[in-house]
Amino acid sequence: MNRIVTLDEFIIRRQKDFPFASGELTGLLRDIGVAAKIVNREVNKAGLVSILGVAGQENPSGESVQKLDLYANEKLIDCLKNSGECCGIASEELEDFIPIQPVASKTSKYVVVFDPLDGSSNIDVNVSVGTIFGIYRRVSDPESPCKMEDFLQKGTELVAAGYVLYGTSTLLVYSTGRGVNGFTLDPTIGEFCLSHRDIQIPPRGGHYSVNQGYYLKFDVEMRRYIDHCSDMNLGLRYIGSMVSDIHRILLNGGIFLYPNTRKYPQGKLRLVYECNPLSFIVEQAGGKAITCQLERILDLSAEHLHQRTTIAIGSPGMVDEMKAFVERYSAAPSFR
Ligand code: AHM
Ligand code: MG
Repeated sequence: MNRIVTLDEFIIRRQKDFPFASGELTGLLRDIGVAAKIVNREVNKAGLVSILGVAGQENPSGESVQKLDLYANEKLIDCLKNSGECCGIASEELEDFIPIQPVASKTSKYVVVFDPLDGSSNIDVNVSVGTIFGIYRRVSDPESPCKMEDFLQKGTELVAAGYVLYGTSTLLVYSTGRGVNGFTLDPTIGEFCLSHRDIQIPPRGGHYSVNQGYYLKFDVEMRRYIDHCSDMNLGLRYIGSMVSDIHRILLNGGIFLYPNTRKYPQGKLRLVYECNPLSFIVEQAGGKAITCQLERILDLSAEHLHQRTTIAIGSPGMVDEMKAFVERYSAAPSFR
């Protein structure tokens, strides 16, 4: 039997790869691992609403029941705040970022961005959801509270990113810029155990993932590319929960698209909280991530925290092919 490597052990071992590491990043990743376990416990109880109470009301014990995305938000903030390993947090659930006071006068050089529970509309029907996170080294003066510029860095500046998938099993996948590793939660021992070492995305896959219900609202070049996927007999897989869709593509290959629509002219997904961290992971695994206007996601400048973007992400061969379609059809106005 292979020896079990826990997330904590793996993170500590990896810290030794960085000669000047102070342990802060290690501590942050561990905090996120702890928060993930707490959120996982609650997500697993989501089906018991008739027993435990409905969000927004009181449960039979007289406690108020929180919506799970707000619960996840609170737990992540608590875990990150208490250790003092980061100096600021920005969450998709909050309008603005929160500066964190130093704990025991330790000054921290990292800020964390996260989407606490992405795809939360799926919870009520027992479909997988996920937490997405990214970690940046602050660029503002370390002696003063963190500033907006610390959070609006390009994705190329991420020092670490990852996601937690609350699915048939719970998985934490992360990268510190040296490959991607995945850990499955063993509920019997309460530990994330290394289960997916050095994940490499296949160059192509047999599936494409897009909300095809919006087909008529996509630009012509995107419609032509989707037609091509169908002509090539690719299967369509769309969960509507980005972490789950991306996770499948990371392991099996494929492409995920969220183009601009009339309702979302800039795209729906958030650059800071969703697209940058997932693009960092996918690129680290050998994949690609670009906008439907063909800019690399990680090179985009963020103007504000909740900025949206279009995205095409996944196997490198498929993203290149999508790019070729956009170039061909946007250069030919007569096809419109
Ligand atoms: P959320 O942050 O409000 O949960 O929205 C993000 C989710 C993604 O997980 C998913 O890919 C997408 O929204 C689905 O959107 P749509 O229902 O428009 O296809
Ligand atoms: Mg989200």
